[in-house]
Amino acid sequence: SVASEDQKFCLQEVLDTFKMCLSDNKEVYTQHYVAGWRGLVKFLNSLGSVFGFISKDAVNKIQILVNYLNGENGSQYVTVQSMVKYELENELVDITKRGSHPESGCRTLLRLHRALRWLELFLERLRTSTEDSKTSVMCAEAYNEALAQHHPWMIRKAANMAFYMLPGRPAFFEVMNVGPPEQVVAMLGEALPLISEVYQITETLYAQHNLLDLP
Ligand code: 1Q0
Repeated sequence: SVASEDQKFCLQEVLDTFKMCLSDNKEVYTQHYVAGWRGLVKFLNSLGSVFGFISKDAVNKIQILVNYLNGENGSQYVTVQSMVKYELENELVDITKRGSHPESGCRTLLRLHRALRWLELFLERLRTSTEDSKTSVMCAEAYNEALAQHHPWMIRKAANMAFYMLPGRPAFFEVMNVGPPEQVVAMLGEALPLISEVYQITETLYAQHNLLDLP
């Protein structure tokens, strides 16, 4: 299963999977998108069990998408573009309220997509931070900008409490397993445009099909 995989995190790996996400004609490969999240979950797990409720939800959503990929209609799920087309044409998406398709690929990926915006904002803050910057503050700011409006009060509360448990910037950079801080900053500079492009392409696709508010 997703959860039992090797727990060691390496930022380079995550960067590589996000690099592989885009096809030549700028479609997003579901498999690599999901693999990118898997890598991030590894990182989250290495930060401690207070983040368990977050990684559990992420793993759950990753697994839903992996099940579609490995299922009988797996070929329809190869890219996010083909998934959207397939699920919409076959009425496999609950559009306005939860109904018979509470775990559609479209709504599941939308949750990760929103979290990708959080990641982008957080990493950008990390990249431009100074030695005495607080990871908890950067994380909370990114969360409040990108995700909080999509979460009920209880989740917001729990998330903001968990952020206080984040290690400081030096320890945080260490867990990334990249090298000295300058190297981390350089790698973030390399990763961010890729993450941002994947985000923008997905955002445009979802906007075109009016899928940005799926229940
Ligand atoms: C480093 C600290 C990590 C903080 C993660 C920020 C996101 C907080 C999200 C809180 C989610 C709470 C659990 C449940 C939420 C669901 O209700 C919600 C909506 O789904 P649904 O089915 O109820 O409609 N789910 C989500 O919004 C999905 C959240 C996925 C979050 C995935 C986070 C994965 C881990 C990321 C660690 C990244 C570390 C960054 C540094 C690494 C350098 C590349």
